[in-house]
Amino acid sequence: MPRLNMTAPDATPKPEDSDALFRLLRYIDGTPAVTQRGAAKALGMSLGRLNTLLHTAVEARLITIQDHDGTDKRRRNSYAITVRGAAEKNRLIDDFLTRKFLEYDALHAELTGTTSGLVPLNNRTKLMQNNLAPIPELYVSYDSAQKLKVEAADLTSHDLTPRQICDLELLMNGGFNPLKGFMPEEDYDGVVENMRLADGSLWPMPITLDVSEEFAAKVEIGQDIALRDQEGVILATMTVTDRWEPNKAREAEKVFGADDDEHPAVNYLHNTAGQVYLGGPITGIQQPVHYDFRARRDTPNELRAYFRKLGWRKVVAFQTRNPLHRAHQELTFRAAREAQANLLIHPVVGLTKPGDVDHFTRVRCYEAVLDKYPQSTTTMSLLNLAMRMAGPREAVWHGLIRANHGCTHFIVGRDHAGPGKNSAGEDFYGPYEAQDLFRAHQDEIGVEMVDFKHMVYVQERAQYEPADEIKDKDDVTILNISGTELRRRLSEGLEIPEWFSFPQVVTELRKTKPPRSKQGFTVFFTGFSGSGKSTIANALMVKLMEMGGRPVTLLDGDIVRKNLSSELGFSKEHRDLNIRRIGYVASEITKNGGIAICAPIAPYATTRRAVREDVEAFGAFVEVHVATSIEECERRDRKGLYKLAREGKIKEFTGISDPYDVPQSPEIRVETENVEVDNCAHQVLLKLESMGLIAAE
Ligand code: PPS
Repeated sequence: MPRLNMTAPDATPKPEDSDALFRLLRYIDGTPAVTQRGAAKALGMSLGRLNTLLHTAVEARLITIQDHDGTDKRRRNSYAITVRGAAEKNRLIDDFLTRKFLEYDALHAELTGTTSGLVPLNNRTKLMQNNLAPIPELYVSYDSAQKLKVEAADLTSHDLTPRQICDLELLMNGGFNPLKGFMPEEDYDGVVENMRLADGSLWPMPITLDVSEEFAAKVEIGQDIALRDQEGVILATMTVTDRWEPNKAREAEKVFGADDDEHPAVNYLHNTAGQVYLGGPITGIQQPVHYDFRARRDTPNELRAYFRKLGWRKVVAFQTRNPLHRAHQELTFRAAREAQANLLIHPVVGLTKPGDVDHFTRVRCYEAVLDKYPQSTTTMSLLNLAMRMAGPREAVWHGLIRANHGCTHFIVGRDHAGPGKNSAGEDFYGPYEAQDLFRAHQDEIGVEMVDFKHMVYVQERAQYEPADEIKDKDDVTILNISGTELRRRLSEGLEIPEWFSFPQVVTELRKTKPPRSKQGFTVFFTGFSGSGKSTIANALMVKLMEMGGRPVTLLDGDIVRKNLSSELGFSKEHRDLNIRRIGYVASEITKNGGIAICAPIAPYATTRRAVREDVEAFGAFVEVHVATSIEECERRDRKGLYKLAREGKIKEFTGISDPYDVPQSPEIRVETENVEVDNCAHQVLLKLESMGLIAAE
């Protein structure tokens, strides 16, 4: 007689046998005084097949034969389910649903390119390890998305900033699980105060939708808004449940450790982010479009599926925003060995620290060194995260994001996600503060930390070692090249030794970062009206043109106001717009290898800083403060404007009735009183030479 093996857990019965058994158990469970004939009829099977099934089930003690003293023949062979049988029935339900779920998920992936985002109940996922089971996404089905796109045409639209697009992508694809949208006020408060969402779960970073006051005023609570990318493509809708004006100084202090604009995220908070936050759940319509490195980008569920497919139970993630050099390779090898895990190189390609190597160059560098890793245990995937450079809190956040991406371990090195120095010239965070905070929350994060100390090169042994593990420090030669030193060598075209990096990486870096004397740059004059900016700028332009090599463009205050900004006046808002336009043009010129000379008054420090950041993404920014005093400018009064300003005929005149923030640390300050124009221009030229921006051919 064929047997169903229902007790040995390893021998899985065929699905059709399991299904027949399940139907039998369910029938017996729900029907009093079951008879063979009645069961065969109800279950649509022959008496022979039923007999076999009954026999097996009795033998496995899933059902019992009812005891009858019996004169009634029809009731003699009746059956009842046992406790064991009821448990087996539930197990069969679980198995059935898991099977169906996997089939559905695979079908979904085949049809849409992404997994379904549905999560089977916990007890139904025992087939999969926790970090490998699918996690929830916020996307609706393809059909619903098409409908929503049409309906959303009537909704108020918010055009997302580049940072919000990064945040939204990770919200929608589960990278920020358990968040279901941009944070409502209660979650925001908890996160700012003690790194906890309102329900108590750990989350260290505010993920908020900042908007302007004008936009916020147009939105009612309960209203749906459309979230669009910068080309107007709808990515999601959000039901606005919360609207509030955040206390940004508190956010800066609590989240970033100091209300200091030298911190990139604090600077962003005060000078870029809108004044009002909106919160509410997101309905995902489509992922942001990326035209670059598509094959290298994976959602959390795609990575989980990949690890599942390869049978990678342990995965250690390496977060980076820098090109990989030999020290990083050694560190990742050691981490994988220590954790006995596979390695995921997981570089951030969203937004990193201003001034970092652009991600196109970095990805080419990563690709160049991937073959130095064993292919069977290492993979690389790009993460579209907008970093905040928040050190310890950022490390915890990175850990949670990596847990969502199916990783079990995470490398935290020295000064993880450090923002550099504060306005007093000190580090914002201690070098191992990130490791300490991570360690304290490791269990909740759900990934184990692999911590690393600073790696240095030991020449005698020709290998990298953690600095604090070198016992014979005094007898060996320890070599190290800091990030700053590397940038200096690249910008001056100096040698980068093989022990430090891979030749392919250096070649890629040199392609993007030729020596400074071949790069574009911007000279930005600032000073009062009549201080001599334009005259010196003109002289400098002629001197640079005489030298040749790069095209020179002069963006003088008056010229710009005639051409680029003819509709603008002198309110703070208009002056900012004027300077941002100059900055935009200068950054484009710099990017394309030219020299931009700007000479506006540019009275506000924050705007000058914003322009500096725009330009420094592509080349050097040389701020020249033409430090002629207001008294001297008024005495000269070349255009007769000061007289008019004193008479009140020109309003908001810089230095008279409008402020001027004196630059605190310009690259050079020139005095013009009793100094020839030619000499002033020459001082600037010497500065450019000392910065390596001009050099002999
Ligand atoms: S700003 O503040 O940077 O946008 O100004 P800028 O574009 O450099 O324009 C300054 C020139 O405009 C003339 N002008 C004024 N300057 C300052 N304040 C007020 N209210 C004002 N009204 C007109 C003035 O000629 C400035 O030229 P320069 O070359 O600086 O003397």
